[in-house]
Amino acid sequence: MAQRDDSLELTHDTDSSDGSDGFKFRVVLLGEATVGKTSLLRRYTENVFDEEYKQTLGTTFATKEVQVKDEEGEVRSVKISIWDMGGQSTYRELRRQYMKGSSSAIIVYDVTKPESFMGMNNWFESFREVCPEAPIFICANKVDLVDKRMVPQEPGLMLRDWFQSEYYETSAKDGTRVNDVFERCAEVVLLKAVSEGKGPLI
Ligand SMILES: Nc1nc2c(ncn2[C@@H]2O[C@H](COP(=O)(O)OP(=O)(O)O)[C@@H](O)[C@H]2O)c(=O)[nH]1
Ligand SMILES: [Mg+2]
Repeated sequence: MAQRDDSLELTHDTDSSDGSDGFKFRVVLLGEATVGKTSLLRRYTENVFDEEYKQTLGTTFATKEVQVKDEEGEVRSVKISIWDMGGQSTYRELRRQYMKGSSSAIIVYDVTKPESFMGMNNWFESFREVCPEAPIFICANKVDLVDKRMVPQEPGLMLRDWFQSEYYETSAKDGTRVNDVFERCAEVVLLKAVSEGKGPLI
C-alpha cells in the first residue's frame, strides 16, 4: 500500500505511471474509525486479513485493475484507486480535499457498533456536498460476527433508500461480498462515465 504525505494537495490522483489505456477512477472509503475500511481495502487488493487493529496513519491508497463489461458487452479495463483516509478525517478541510474529484464513495459501518451506523449520515452529507453526483455504496461490515450483531438488515436498507445507493453486507475477515462491492462500484462508475460520453480518463 502506498503512503502519501498529507501536506500534498489531494485534488488529483497522481498515480498515472502505468500506461494503461483503460478507465481510471478514484474511490474513497468513508466511515468511523475501526469499522473495517483498511481491512476491506486489504482484503480486496491483497486478499489478507489482520485481526490486530492498527490505526491508519496518513492517507493510504491501493490500486487495482478490474475488467468490467459495458452496455454493449465490451470488456473494458478499469483501474480503481481506492483511498483510505485514516485518522485525520476529523479535519473538515482535509476531508473535503480528500473527497474532491472522487468518482464514488464506499461508506462503511460496523454491524456490531450502532454508533458507527448513527455516524453514516454525516459521512453521506459531507461526501454529497463535495461530490453531488457520484454513486455511493454502503458496506454493513463485520457480518461474520453473527452473535455480536446489533444493527440488523432493515435499518441498513432504509439507509440505502435514503442515500439512493447500493447496500452490501460484507466481512473483511471471511471475504463475504468484498469483491462484489468493489467490482460493482467499478462497473457503475464506468457505465456512468460512458453514458456521460467520457472517454478513458487521462
Ligand atoms: N470480525 C471482523 N473483524 C473485522 C472486520 N473488518 C475489520 N475487522 C477488525 O476491526 C478492527 C478495525 O479494522 P480496520 O480495518 O483497521 O478499521 P478502520 O479504522 O475503519 O480502517 C481490526 O481489529 C480488524 O481486524 C470484519 O469484517 N470482521
Ligand atoms: Mg484504517
